[in-house]
Amino acid sequence: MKLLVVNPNTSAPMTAQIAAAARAVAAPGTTIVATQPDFGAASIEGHYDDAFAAAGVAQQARLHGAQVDGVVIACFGDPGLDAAREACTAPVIGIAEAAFHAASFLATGFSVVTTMTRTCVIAEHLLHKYGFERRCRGVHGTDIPVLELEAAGPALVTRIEAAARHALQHDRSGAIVLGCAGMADLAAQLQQRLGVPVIDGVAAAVKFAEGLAALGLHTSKQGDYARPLPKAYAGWAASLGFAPSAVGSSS
Ligand code: 2AL
Repeated sequence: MKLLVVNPNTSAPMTAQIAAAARAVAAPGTTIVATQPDFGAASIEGHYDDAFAAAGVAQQARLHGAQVDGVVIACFGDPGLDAAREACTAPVIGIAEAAFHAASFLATGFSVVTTMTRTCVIAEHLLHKYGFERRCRGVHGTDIPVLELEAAGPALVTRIEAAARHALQHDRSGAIVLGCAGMADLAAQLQQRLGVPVIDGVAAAVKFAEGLAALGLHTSKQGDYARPLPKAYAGWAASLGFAPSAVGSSS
């Protein structure tokens, strides 16, 4: 099977890092195609960056979504998730959503350890949107800029570990969700050091996407995830609109 893994920011090194993390957990028969938008911010660290990231994810889903068996959105704000689901028939999984589900299978309560403190509210909004506010006991910023994670040395890992230890104790939680795609390659060593489940959303989303696709399950085309209505798109988005469906979709 083929999975499209979209890094919604425009950092090529981070796309390569995310692709490696996805391939490390993918099943032998799974091909990972990693992409990023050709516009937008180098890292997603706030609402303004997130707005461009959502459009970038919609673009990538529109361009490549029909050729794959599953799509992973590899940014912890899950930008453009609903738009990508409208654009695709294959299952589309956001890494925050995947990590929240995985953590809930492993502990009654979990904590999120993320990058900039200003992004905590984005995670909190997602927890409410997905209905996980009763399972998440705290969202903690480290004030580590996203792009510093491209070359995370021992000092950064120690900072994330310290924030996770504080979260586990302060929140009385049993698992840690890593709140950035750039932390994907740190999960194993942090889990070993902390002695609790440490969930990287990229890995979780790849396995959920593989699982759903293997079960023959698709994004519902009934209701609000139906194919976008045909209409003209202008400017740089002119090629991204949907033509009338050959088969016909009434909803
Ligand atoms: C992220 C992420 O996963 N990628 C990115 O550019 N920003 N999220 C975050 N909370 O830092």
